[in-house]
Amino acid sequence: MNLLKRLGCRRASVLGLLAATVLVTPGTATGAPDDVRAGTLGAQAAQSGRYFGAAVAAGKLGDGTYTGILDREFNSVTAENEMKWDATEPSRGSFTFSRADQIAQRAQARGQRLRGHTLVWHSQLPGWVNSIRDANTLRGVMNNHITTVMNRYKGRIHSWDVVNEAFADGGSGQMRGSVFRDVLGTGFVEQAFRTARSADPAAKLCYNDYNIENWSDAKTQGVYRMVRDFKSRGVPIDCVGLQAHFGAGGPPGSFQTTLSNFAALGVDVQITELDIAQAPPTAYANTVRACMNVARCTGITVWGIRDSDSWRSGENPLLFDRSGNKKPAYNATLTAMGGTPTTTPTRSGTPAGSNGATNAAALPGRYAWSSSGTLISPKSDATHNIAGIKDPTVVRYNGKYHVFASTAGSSGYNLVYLNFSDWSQAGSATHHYLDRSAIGKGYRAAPQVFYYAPQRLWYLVYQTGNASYSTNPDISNPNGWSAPRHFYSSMPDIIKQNIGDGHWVDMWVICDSANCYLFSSDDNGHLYRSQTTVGQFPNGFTNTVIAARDSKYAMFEASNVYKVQGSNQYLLLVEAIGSDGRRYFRSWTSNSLAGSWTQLAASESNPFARANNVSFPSGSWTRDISHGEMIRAGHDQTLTIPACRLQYLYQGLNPSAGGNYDLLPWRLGLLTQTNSTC
Ligand code: 9MR
Repeated sequence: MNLLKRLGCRRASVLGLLAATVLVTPGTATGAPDDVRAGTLGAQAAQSGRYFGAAVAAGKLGDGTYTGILDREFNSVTAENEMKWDATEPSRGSFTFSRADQIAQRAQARGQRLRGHTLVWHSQLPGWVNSIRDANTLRGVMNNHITTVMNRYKGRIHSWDVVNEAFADGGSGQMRGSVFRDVLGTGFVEQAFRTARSADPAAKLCYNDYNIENWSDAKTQGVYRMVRDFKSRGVPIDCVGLQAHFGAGGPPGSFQTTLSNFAALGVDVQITELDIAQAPPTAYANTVRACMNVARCTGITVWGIRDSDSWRSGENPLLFDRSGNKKPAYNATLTAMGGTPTTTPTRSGTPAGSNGATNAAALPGRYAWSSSGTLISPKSDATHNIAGIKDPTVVRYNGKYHVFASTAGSSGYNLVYLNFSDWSQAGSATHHYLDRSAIGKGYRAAPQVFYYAPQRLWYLVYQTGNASYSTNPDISNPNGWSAPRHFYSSMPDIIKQNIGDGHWVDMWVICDSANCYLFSSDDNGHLYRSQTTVGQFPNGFTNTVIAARDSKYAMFEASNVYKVQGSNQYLLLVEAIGSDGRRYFRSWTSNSLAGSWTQLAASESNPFARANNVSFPSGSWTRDISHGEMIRAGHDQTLTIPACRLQYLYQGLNPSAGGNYDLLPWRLGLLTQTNSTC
């Protein structure tokens, strides 16, 4: 967004494009679409802020059918065996990570998240550990193993199974015998979690087990008591993994109760190793539905991809058959998450070439969209007289859309927050004015929100004249934002040298696994980029360069940069002003955030989004497709978007409105891609 009022100039007169002031009656919310219905497991799970993962074997990564399905369907990956103790520390102090790295690097390159499995387990444990009899030695060995493996993947694993299967089957409700329990006592679990927290404070620490799905089972109760005790004493634990290796009957009737009861202790729950004998569709649907019904059930992992990949392959327990075709359980699973199974051929996942999976997910070069009517309009109150709501940023998290936007009016710019569960409710959501939080009054505009997973903190990035941010542990608490801090001590020299009569606007942060980048625009044809490391963020932004340049109106402002899910592509959008004076978006791609950008759909006749490729079934309420944001596949700092059926929340305005730019009646609407081929 630009800020012309401060500078006393008027966009209308500068461009001679906007007519004299007209009183505008905003359109009402008509034709609001439903929530996105995705066609793949990962994309659909992401609609509710969850992940859908698979256990992956390094030895199968050369199989194109296997990786084709993996990259198309899953947005989280667990190494099936490669991160276990026998694989990572086969002899004392000698660590081997090559196969685990293979899985981790591949997943990261494709924007898939990683689950860590597992640090302390009595099985797949090398003989040298099993034969230790001295408690100090074993404690040292265990702590060193946890620390070394976690350090290797620090900041890259969303959840770690710190201790696996420590409880006994049967009616005792006690821990099973193992070298850890026998030599260290049952306190080894607590010790392991404390060590794990110090090693990687950003990872969720999970206790993982099987046969703890039925609430009344003694084993479930034993684990529940342990977690309750940990929470009451402040022992660090963040989640319980329920493996969910089910017989053909599927989950027990109490499964959802078990998930809720664990969650009520203040931990997340995850279904970590799902497979069901014979894969009855109803059994899968019941399992998935139980997770969807529990807010703190944050994700589901199936234990393998095709039946032939399963540890219990004789029982055909997975979602894809031996040839990689979707089984009925697949459709049941997708539907249970609210997705729509496609009717495309069931034979799936065979890539065209060695990089076929990447190409399959890559973005198309032409776009067509359908727009909603106006979904969100300003809501003035006694102390806020608001003319326009602008520059939206949005994440889907915990079953809700969370939208932050600029408010513009005669008293200047500030920020507003609202949330709602689906677009049909956007218009009736309460507007929370963030000038009442520590963000404070004064010029704050063009927000961008994301969850910075390494710090477990939400960030709101915005412009104040500098590039600024606030943080909040809880996105849904409008009063939880911290006071503004600046990313830079002052405007970087390269911007001073190139900004001309433009304005420094629209700061945007995106991170890959190593670095975070801060992009900004200057209303003068330049896109700037600074960088820092993931570890240093939000400090240390330096090396500011011109990442892209064009003429002033061809590369104006409101740039967005995203990671495309399931590919190694990044997408850059920049708002331009067309020959008709109307706002529209051009697009570029790159395979690196610090790389150069190649045009994708970047002209007026083939735009990313412009009035000429948008249909308005509920009325053409705007000719401008201006500053906004894509609906993401997740909510973290990687800003990952789906490759299919894109949606873009944008600002538009009544075409006959004009006058002072800062008082224009901007409203928010949603574009949905109509020419997606996947
Ligand atoms: O799927 C894994 C299989 O390839 C291994 O041979 C087996 C060895 O114990 O472990 C399997 O995975 C197990 C997981 O790590 C923990 N929960 C039970 C899983 C199935 O046995």
